[in-house]
Amino acid sequence: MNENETGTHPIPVPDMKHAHVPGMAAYDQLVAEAEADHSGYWSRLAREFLTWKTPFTKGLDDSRAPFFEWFEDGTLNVSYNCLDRQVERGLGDKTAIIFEADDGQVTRVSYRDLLARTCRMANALKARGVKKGDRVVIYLSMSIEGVVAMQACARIGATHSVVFGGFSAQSLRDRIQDVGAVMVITADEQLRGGRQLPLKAIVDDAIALGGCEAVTDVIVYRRTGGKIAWDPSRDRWLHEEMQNQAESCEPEWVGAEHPLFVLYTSGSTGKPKGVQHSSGGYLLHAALTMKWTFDLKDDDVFWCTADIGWVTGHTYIAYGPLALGATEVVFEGVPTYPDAGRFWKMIQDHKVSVFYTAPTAIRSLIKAAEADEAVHPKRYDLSSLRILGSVGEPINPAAWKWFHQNIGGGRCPIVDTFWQTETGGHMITPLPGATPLVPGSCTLPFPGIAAAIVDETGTDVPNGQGGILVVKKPWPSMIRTIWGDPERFKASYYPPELKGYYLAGDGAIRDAQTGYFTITGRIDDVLNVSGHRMGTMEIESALVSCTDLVAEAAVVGRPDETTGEAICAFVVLKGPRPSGEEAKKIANELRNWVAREIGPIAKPKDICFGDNLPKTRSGKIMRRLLRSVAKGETITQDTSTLENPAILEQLAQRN
Ligand code: 6R9
Repeated sequence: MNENETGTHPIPVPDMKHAHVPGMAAYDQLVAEAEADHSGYWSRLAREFLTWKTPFTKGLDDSRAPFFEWFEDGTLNVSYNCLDRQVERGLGDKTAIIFEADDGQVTRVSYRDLLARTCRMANALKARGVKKGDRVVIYLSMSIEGVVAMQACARIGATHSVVFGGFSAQSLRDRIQDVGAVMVITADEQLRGGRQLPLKAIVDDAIALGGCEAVTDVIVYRRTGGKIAWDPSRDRWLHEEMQNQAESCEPEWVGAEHPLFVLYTSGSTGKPKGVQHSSGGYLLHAALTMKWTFDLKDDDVFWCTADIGWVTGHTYIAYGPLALGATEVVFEGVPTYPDAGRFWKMIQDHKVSVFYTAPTAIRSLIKAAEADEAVHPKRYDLSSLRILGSVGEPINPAAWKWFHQNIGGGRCPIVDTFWQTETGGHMITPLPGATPLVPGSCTLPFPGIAAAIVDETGTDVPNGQGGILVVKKPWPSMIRTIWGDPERFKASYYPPELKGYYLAGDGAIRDAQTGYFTITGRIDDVLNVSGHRMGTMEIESALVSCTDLVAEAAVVGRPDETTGEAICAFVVLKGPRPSGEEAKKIANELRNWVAREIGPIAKPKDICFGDNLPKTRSGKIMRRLLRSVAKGETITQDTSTLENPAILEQLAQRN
C-alpha cells in the first residue's frame, strides 16, 4: 500500500473495557437510542451532563426550521456549570489549568482560584456597565486571562467574540463593528517564540479606523509591560479593574438559547460570518464529546494545543474540559520554541495523558525530528499518553502513522475528529474504546449526529461513491444563525435543494465495506491552510484593495506537504508584468499588504503575475484552470471556452 493511501484494514481497538463507550455494541446502542427518539436521546444527556437552574420541558423545537432551538425553556449558566459545580462537588483544590508560558514558566490554577478570578473579572465588567446580551470582543493571546475573560462573559450573560491575536487591525475592526461590541479585552503585547508582538496597538489602530463607536472601554491585561499608547477616556488596566472586586458573583441565569458567543469564520464570500452559538446545547456537546471522544477520566491531564481564537480553543480549552472538571494544559507559545521538541517536553513534564493537536503541527514536527535527532520524540518520556487526537484538516496516513508510532508508542488510539466552527463540537470521530481505526479516516458519526453523503439533489449516494457531506437532523450544538444575517445563514447552510439537511461545505466518501467516512476537502471557495479557514474571496478583495498596484487578482489553493493547502495568487498589475527581482519585490509588497489587511496567516505563498487571467468569453475567471496551473499540472481540461488560452502558458512559467 502506498504510504499516503487510506488504509483499508482497520487497526483493532486496544483493550479498553473501562472506556466510557466500551466497544462497538455500546456505540451501536447509543446510535439506536438516538434513532428511536432523537429529541429524547439528547434531552436525557442534557439532564445528565448539565446542571439546570430551571429544568427544560422540551428537547428539540423545529417549528421555526432551520432556526432550530433546543431545551428552550430551560435556564442555566455556563460558567456555573464549568466552575461552581466543580467546587461544589469537592474539586475546589483540583488543578483546572496548568499554564505554561512562552519562556517555560508554569502557573497552576485550581478550580477554586479559577472561580474566584472569573467572579472578580465578571464584577469588573459589570462595574463598567456590561450587562446580559452585550457583546464583548476578546483580543488576547493564550493565557489564563483569556479563559477567565470568556468565563466571565458567560457568567454575566454577555456574548463574547474572540478574535485570533494574529488578525490585523482591519479584520479586528470589521468584527468589532459587525458584532457591535461595547468593550474590548486585550493585552499590552503577546509573547510568542521569544518575540513580543503588539496587541493593544492593533486595538488602537482598529478603533481609529472608525465604526467602533459602541466601544466604551478597552481593558488591558499587562503581559509584557511593553510600551503602549494610552487613552485615559477609554483604556483601563485589568489588574486595577479587578483589584477591589468581590470573589463571588451571582451567575446570570440565561435561557438555553441565549447566545454564548459569536465566532467569525471564513465563508465563500469576502465577508467573514459571525457564527452564533447557544448556551445549553453548545455546552452539552462540549462536555459530552470531551467525555466520549477523549474517554476523559478524573485523573487525566488533557492538552489541546489550539488557540482560543479558534473554535477548537473554545470548545476544548475554554469550556469542554472545565465542564467535566478536568485538568488541562494551556500553552502560550509555539511548538518550535526554544526548539521543535517543545511539545514532547511539555507532555513529559506535565504527564499529559490526552493530547489533541493539528496535522499541520504534526507534519512540521516530523520534518524537524527527521532533520535533528535532538528534538526527536524518542528523546522524551511520552509514556503518560493514553489517547491522541487530530483536528482541523484531513490527516494524511503517513503523518497518522508517524503520530501513532512515535508519539503514541503504537498503543494510543488516535481520534481524527471532523467538525467545524458551525458544529460546535465533534461530528464524525472514532470513540477510543469502541471504533477500530483506519489511518486517514474520521470513521463514524458521533452517536446522535445524522451525518450522510448525498448528491446535489439531496439524494443519498451509495457507499464507495463520493458526494456532499450533510447532517440530516439538527443537533444541540449547531450554529443558530449568522450574527445579524439570518438570510445568509439559511442560504449557506440550508439551501432549498438539500431537503432541509445541514450543508457542511465539505465533500466526503464512505468506504464500501466499513461505511467509514473520509473527508475529501471543501467544496466551496474556502481554503484550509495549516488548519486555518480562509476564503479565497477575502484574500482576493485584500489584494485588489491595493489599488495603486493591482488591477485584478484570483486566489486558489494548491496542495502543500506541510500546511495541507497553500495560498496561490494570480495577479494582474496596473503596470506592466514584472519579472526577476522586480517581481520578487512586488510579490513581497503584496504579501505584506495582505498581512496588514487580514493577518499574516492569509499571506499568499505563491504570487504569479500575468498580463491577464484565464477567462471565459463572458468574462468569468476560470479558477479550475488556475488550480491546475497552481499545482504545476499540464492542462488537459477543455479550454475551448477560454477567451485567451495563451495566458495559461504565461502563468505556468511562475515568475
Ligand atoms: C474544528 C475546525 C472546519 C473545516 C471543515 C473541514 C476541515 C476539520 C477535519 C477537517 C478533515 C478532519 N476539517 N477537521 N477535515 N478531517 N478531522 O477545524 O473548524 O476552522 O471551522 O474548519 O476544517 O474542511 O469544514 P473550522
